[in-house]
Amino acid sequence: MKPRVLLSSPWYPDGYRTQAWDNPVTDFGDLQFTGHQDLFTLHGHMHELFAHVIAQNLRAPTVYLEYPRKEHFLEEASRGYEVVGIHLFYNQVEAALDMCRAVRQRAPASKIVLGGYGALGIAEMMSPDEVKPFADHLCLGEGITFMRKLLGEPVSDPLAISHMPPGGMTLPWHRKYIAEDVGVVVASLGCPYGCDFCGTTKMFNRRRVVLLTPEQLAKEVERIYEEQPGTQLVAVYEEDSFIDPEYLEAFGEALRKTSIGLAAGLWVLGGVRSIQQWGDKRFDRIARCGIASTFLGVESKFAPLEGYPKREGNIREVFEELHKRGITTTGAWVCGWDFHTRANVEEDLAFLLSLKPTMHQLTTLCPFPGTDLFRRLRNEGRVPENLRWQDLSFFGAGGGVRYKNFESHELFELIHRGYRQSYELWGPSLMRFLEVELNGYEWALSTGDPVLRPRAELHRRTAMSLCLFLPSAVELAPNGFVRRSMRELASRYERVIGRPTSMQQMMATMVLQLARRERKKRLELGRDRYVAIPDPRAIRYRFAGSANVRPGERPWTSEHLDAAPDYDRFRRRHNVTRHVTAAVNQAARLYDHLTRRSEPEREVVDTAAEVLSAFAAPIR
Ligand code: B12
Ligand code: SF4
Repeated sequence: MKPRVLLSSPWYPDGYRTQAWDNPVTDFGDLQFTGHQDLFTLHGHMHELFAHVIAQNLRAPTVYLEYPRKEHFLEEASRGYEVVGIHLFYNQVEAALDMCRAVRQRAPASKIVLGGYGALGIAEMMSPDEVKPFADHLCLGEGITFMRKLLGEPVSDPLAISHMPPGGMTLPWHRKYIAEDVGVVVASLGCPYGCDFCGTTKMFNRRRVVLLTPEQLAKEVERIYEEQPGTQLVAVYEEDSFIDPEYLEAFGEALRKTSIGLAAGLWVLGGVRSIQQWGDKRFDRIARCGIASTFLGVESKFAPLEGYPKREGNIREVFEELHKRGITTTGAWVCGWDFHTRANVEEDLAFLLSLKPTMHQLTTLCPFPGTDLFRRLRNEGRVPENLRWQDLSFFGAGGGVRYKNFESHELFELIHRGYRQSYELWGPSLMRFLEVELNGYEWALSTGDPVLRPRAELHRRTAMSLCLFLPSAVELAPNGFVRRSMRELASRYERVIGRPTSMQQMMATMVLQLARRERKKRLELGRDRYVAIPDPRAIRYRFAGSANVRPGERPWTSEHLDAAPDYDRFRRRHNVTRHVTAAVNQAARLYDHLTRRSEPEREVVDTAAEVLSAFAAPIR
């Protein structure tokens, strides 16, 4: 059947590389979470999910272009779709409007829909008459229902949220391309807290729109681990996974009954106040739901006093107790609030760093059009006539909106300094992960609870693969203080997990050689960052339409639209290695079975095989 709908992200690279870091905005490792960690800065990639959520729930067959280059989009749009839907963030408004002009020219009969946070911005800044020449509709809210109504499909059809393409992170000098080892699922949208700076709460009218039942979510996590070899974590996207304890506990219970159980590790976003409602034993209960890592909005030390109830509660306790249970954290901090002065902003940053977040996101306050914050600033005359869309991002200059007590360049400098200080104080995030994994291993065993044994095992295995970077961290950490703490971490590893096996030692030595080579290269080139990050590739997905997909089947096929011989070579090599390691693993297990070896021997062979298979996520 001929596809009727074309969905697309903005054409690349317009609006994707405008930030202070000059990295793709899609690189959440360098840009957001582990910036300025020298050799240990991770680089990340996640796919755009809006179209996966929408298209698998439409009866109409759909084509989705992810990160198309201009020529890809023009060619596809010229085919004349009934509906063309474009997703955009604020920083991509200009690119998206250019795309609309091109569609109007080449396929005048197509109806154009704009959706995502950029559409919220457009609704705020342009009158309906100004929007009409570009788009027929703005989707401000949940997109499945919107598209079903637009296409005349029943809105009551069942929902499926499955088979999202995975993402991942990498150290590029260790593995140039990103393996797909982080599974992804979307459980809900929106948030009821109503913080004045937040687009999400505005977009979904202060509601949490639940897309999956706890049981469906557990099944999807199980499917990911079964079907996507090498999965290390599953990211569950929703604004605050702790907000409804009943939902998360029902999920935890369902997960524990699946074949993967608590050997699954989940990355979730969450809020401090929401954790408080979990009452006594709250941190234990959260760990028993399979949570392995969480993104927490710290916002500011002063946030609870400044009208942000989401931050009420003892935040230091939250970080400490989560870390104790093996749950790693990403602390998100914002500067440039009206209540920030040059004096207290330093105190605020020091507070954030003192929490020792495993990773962090340090950003400027960005008044996104459509939010209450933006409206207040506009009333105060602080929004310029010509809002600079491309600067509207966490790391942009706020579109030219004036900060009360700062110039925007001062805030940039503060953010850069904050990332550096964090590295100089605590060392690489990778090693902070290792420390928390060791905590988790000890904690899970110390409870004596058999349900937590698979979780202890998960911590052990993760610690074993992270341990390969320890010698590099010991040698190349930023200063003597951190190097000493890395040595202490190495001793602790031996105490808790045991001496690294010969296989681990060999691999760690290889990693160290690579790190030394990269360090030398950077010294010669006089740069302190890895700059040659490959751009995200252009992909065309085809969704057959919900009626043509059997339950459990992957609802899409995909193809890359650009040639990348270097990538293909790397992928082939990587995937061959992956199969070889899987075979070694199986052979080791068979050998183990046939020879009935003693415990310590078995441990050595299994350990080696597991360490190898940690590199086993496929690259498509
Ligand atoms: C995953 C994620 C990322 C990933 C992937 C981003 C991507 N391009 O998809 C990465 C890490 C790369 C990322 C980067 C950024 N992100 Co981000 N990200 C998220 C996160 C955690 C989940 C988003 C998600 O996929 N949700 C699930 C999907 C299905 O929801 P959705 O996109 O909203 O789509 C639904 C509707 O909005 C609607 N819809 C959306 N698009 C369209 C299009 C059409 C045609 C239709 C009909 C409907 C429709 O239908 C969908 C189903 O209902 C959210 C926070 C959160 N928990 O939601 C922040 C969030 C979306 N990110 C945010 C920001 C600011 C950014 C950056 C600009 C940060 C920066 N660098 O400055 C960049 C921009 C990246 C870019 N331009 O591509 C903000 C947006 C805030 C705002 N007010 O604008 C959020 C809300 C975080 C926050 N609370 O501040 N992000
Ligand atoms: S708690 Fe987070 S997601 Fe919810 S409104 Fe506040 S900032 Fe937005």
